[in-house]
Amino acid sequence: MTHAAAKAHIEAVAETARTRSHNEPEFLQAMDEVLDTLVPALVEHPEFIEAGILERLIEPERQIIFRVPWLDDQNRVQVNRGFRVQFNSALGPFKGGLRFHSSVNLSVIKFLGFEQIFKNALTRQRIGGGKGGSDFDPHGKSDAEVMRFCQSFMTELYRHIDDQTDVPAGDIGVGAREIGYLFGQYRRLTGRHESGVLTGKGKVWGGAEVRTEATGYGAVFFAQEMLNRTGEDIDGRRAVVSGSGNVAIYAIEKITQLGGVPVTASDSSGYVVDEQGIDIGLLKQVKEVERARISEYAARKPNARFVANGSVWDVPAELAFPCATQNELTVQGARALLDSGVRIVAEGANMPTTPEAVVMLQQSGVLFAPGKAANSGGVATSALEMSQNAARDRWDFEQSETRLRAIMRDVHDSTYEASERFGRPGDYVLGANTAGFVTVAEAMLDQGVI
Ligand code: NDP
Ligand code: 2IT
Repeated sequence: MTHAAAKAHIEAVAETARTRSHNEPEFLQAMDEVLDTLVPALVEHPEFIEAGILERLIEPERQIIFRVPWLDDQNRVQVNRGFRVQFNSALGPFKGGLRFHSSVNLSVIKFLGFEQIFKNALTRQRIGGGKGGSDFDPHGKSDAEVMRFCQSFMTELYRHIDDQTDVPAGDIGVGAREIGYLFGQYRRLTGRHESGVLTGKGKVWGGAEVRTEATGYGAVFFAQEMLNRTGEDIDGRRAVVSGSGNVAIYAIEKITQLGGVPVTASDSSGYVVDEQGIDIGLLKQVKEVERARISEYAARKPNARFVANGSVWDVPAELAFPCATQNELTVQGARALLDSGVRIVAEGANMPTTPEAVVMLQQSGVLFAPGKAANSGGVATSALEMSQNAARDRWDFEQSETRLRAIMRDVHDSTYEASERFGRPGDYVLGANTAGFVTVAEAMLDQGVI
């Protein structure tokens, strides 16, 4: 297999997808980001081409779209659209989160499901890739409305999932509260207390220690591994973090624990800067307990300031953790980060950096960690939750964090090794894509044309 033939094959596959999925820009972006890096892996494995691996990989095994009717607090009928894309189960049951956000559509869910295939493979936890969600917007909804929505959503979803088939979890807009309501309805509909059907559960009824912290902690552990490899450290360095949800909060907590100084947090209304380092207790109070806007942090912290709308990447720092949403770090943001001397960008969110910005950062010598690798600690810990549920076991916090730490080291090392093996040492994008791809492709090859 020559380089040119592999490239031509990839181009043909991509062209088919562009025609078939022309109205799915986020999915095509995620697909192109992976396909663009697979030439060396295909040169080494021509058997993947003969087996039609790429053609099958980019087509979900199953896509479910459903109506979600519910009554709001005024007793008015509301209707949202629900999704579950079961993308690839070669390595294990479909696994991936549910996103509730007004921007959710099939393209967004397919991009997330596609990324999840490779991410999950990197964790070596034997889980397939899937994603779901709804265009329901939880902002400003009462607890009762969120509960009724979740019950209606699960009334359709339950027939497509179980602990051996497809195991959803949280993502944007879906946290412990929503997982609780979803699980309650699943249990009522099936009559089974099947712990392993969802992850991110409350700790007294089957949730794993460290699952709440895992994605943010894991992204910081991954950054630490990258820095350690070049003899550097997080200690004493300033960090900018975007977002103020589950991933951002625990990234900020771990950066602080490791001696770094996280100076920002944001939400869709703007960002806060706290030169003393974000006060994690106050951040949790504002965002987790009160579900308030991030400006409330600055209102209560004397020296912090709130910047409405602006770009968090304008704040100078050596470490950057985009932890909010897709395409939030553009060329403009990357340029600002480079001007301030950024050393590392580690993606806590999924696909937060635009393709052009990724190239710019990499070409400038920044250590760049793609979400597939850097944020894989969340789903990896979900897999640990599934193991504990299956064994009716419960690990303590320390044991769970030690496992997470080891998994992130392993994801880092296998990603780095793949970047070396396929010719661009230190290109973690190439490394994560090829390492994940080869694992899934080998499983698909073994299992025949299905
Ligand atoms: P949360 O809902 O807890 O928090 C999301 C945060 O991002 C909020 O601060 C939110 O602000 C902000 N945000 C969301 N959408 C936008 C937008 N369009 N523009 C600006 N800000 C936005 O979600 P998570 O922290 O769980 O998820 C964050 C990212 O991490 C997502 O990309 C997710 O896919 C990814 N991820 C999550 C994992 C997990 O375990 N939870 C695992 C791996 C990846 P606002 O409230 O104003 O909307
Ligand atoms: O994007 C992700 O990896 C998640 N939202 C977590 C998925 C999971 O199943 O824990």
